[in-house]
Amino acid sequence: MGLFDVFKSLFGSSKKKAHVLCVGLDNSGKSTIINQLKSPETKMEDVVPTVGFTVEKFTSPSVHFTVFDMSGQGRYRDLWAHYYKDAQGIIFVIDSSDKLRVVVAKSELEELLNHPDIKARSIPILFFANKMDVRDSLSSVQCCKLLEMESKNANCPWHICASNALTGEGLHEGIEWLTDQLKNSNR
Ligand code: G3D
Repeated sequence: MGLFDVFKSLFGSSKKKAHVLCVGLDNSGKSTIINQLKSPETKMEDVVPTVGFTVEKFTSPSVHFTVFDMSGQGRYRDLWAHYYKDAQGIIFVIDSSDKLRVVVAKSELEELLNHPDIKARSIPILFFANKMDVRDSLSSVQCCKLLEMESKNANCPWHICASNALTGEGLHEGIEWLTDQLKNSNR
């Protein structure tokens, strides 16, 4: 089953769609991952640039994706939070080859987990420790440690996969996990 078909199986033939946010720092590989999920039926709905902040939206038969950079600039935080309410799942992309910025990603993750619209709900979070092909990149276990997910007692189910968005390696496992979580929470 291809990546796209995994999501397609989500709600069968019903018109229901899941809302998934794909977030992470700029350059982590979000667009490349989303491109791997695209099918011929997937169309870009809109790109909404505001000053310094861009939101991309894609729709596939089963999933609405909203993608944006958590650039570490707090002034846009209220704008991101606007999308939290509708989210049923989150894909959090980490550039595992950029060790210094994993710390920035960690603080953005903390902001996200502490937001009332996330904290009060049990939304599944899928982490991609992306760019696993880059020499000396962090393993998913190392990323997990740096993010301190184990000690966060997050209210939400979460899972981390190492990925190479260029080849698609690792994406299937993650998307299968997320789809299972979304099925369980929506049916
Ligand atoms: P973003 O949407 O999070 O900002 P992009 O990130 O998807 O635009 O990716 C940023 C750069 O990283 C791109 O390179 C892209 O090809 C590269 N990239 C994405 N995923 C991987 C990966 O798994 N491995 C490697 N080696 N590179 C990856 P360019 O050169 O176009 O800026």
